[in-house]
Amino acid sequence: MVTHKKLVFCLLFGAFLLFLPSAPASADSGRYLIKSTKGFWKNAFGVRHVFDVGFTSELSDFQIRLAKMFGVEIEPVSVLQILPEEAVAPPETNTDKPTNAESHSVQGRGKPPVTTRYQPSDQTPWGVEVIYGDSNILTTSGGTGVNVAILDTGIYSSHPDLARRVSQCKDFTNQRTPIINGKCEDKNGHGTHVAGIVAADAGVDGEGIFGIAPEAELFVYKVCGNNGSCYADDIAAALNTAVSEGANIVNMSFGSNQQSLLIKNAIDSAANAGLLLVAAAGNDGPFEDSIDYPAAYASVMAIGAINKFLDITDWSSRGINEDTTPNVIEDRDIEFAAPGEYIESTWTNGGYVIHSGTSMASPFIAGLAAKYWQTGADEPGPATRNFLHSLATDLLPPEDDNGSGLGLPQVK
Ligand SMILES: [Ca+2]
Ligand SMILES: [Ca+2]
Ligand SMILES: [Ca+2]
Ligand SMILES: [Ca+2]
Repeated sequence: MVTHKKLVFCLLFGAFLLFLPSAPASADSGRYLIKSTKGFWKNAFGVRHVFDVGFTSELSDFQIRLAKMFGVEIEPVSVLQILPEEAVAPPETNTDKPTNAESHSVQGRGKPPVTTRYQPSDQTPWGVEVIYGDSNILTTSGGTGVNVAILDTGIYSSHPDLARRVSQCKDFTNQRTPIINGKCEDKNGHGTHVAGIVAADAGVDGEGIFGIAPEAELFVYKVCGNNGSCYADDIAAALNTAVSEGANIVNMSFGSNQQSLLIKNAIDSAANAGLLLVAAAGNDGPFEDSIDYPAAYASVMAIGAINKFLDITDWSSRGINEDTTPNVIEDRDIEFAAPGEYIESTWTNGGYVIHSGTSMASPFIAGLAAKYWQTGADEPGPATRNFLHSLATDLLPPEDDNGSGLGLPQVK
């Protein structure tokens, strides 16, 4: 019987694969997309994430040769990078410690150590002032009931300005377990900084820093490792999870020059599901068409970085707006510019640091989208995007340009 023979072959072959000595890793071993939906290959290789086009797995050199021998199409999973351009030493006032907290930090028996309460140099830093169009602003507001997924390096969820904002926490970066619920610890700092720009709420004591939409709920999805590298399949899985969990907005402060089929498919389904996608344009300027993916997709809002003088920074990636239809967002266009140089925000020690990059510009727009989320509209995502367009003030050079697109959207 053919089926019986087939079964015996599969069992023997499966056992053969199981007992193979693990070969030393070479340049070729690593994470691959296996373009097959067959259970046999899933069992033989192990599954990290399943997608419509196939599944991903860590493959040894032997497994790669095996796939090729049997004509199974495989391709390496691409890796993206977080996009900070520059970090600056913490401001002087950042290290001011309340003396009473310090005096209690002696390790008394049975007493938990008292954590230092750091204070920002400005509770409403320059970027917040610019977005709110008010240099004297003392607090911010908005974002109630809006879910913002932050796909990044995780978060320091004990930060007093963020602790009440985290409503979901998932780790997609663990080598052995594809998704770990309730774990999203940030050992890099980038994700904590980005999250603070979106939704820092100054803490229960009101002494901390303010983000743009301090009432928004954060879905913290750790897709980038502590070294800042982010596998495309983990990003795609997080995007799919954002859709199924009911996220409204997704911030992606990472990028790559290369496209990824897995990310493209996940972006398309998230956009079709009505989510509003926001991404850092990249830090490869000032050259035309230096914009990164996924920001380069028309369905993703690409955000460039301006400095305090509202000039686009040299390093902010440029789009091709001046060669495409003005005021219509197409592939490889910049959509907006937002503050991205010397941005003070939350850090992994419970304090604050200053970072620069389009990584910092993107969350200003994600936060503004949360503040103005068009709950009542038939399609809130596209309606919010249109509303943000209506809030934009043109920046120089005049009209829709390669650096700042439609300009700077501000609270009105
Ligand atoms: Ca201020
Ligand atoms: Ca875009
Ligand atoms: Ca255009
Ligand atoms: Ca302009």
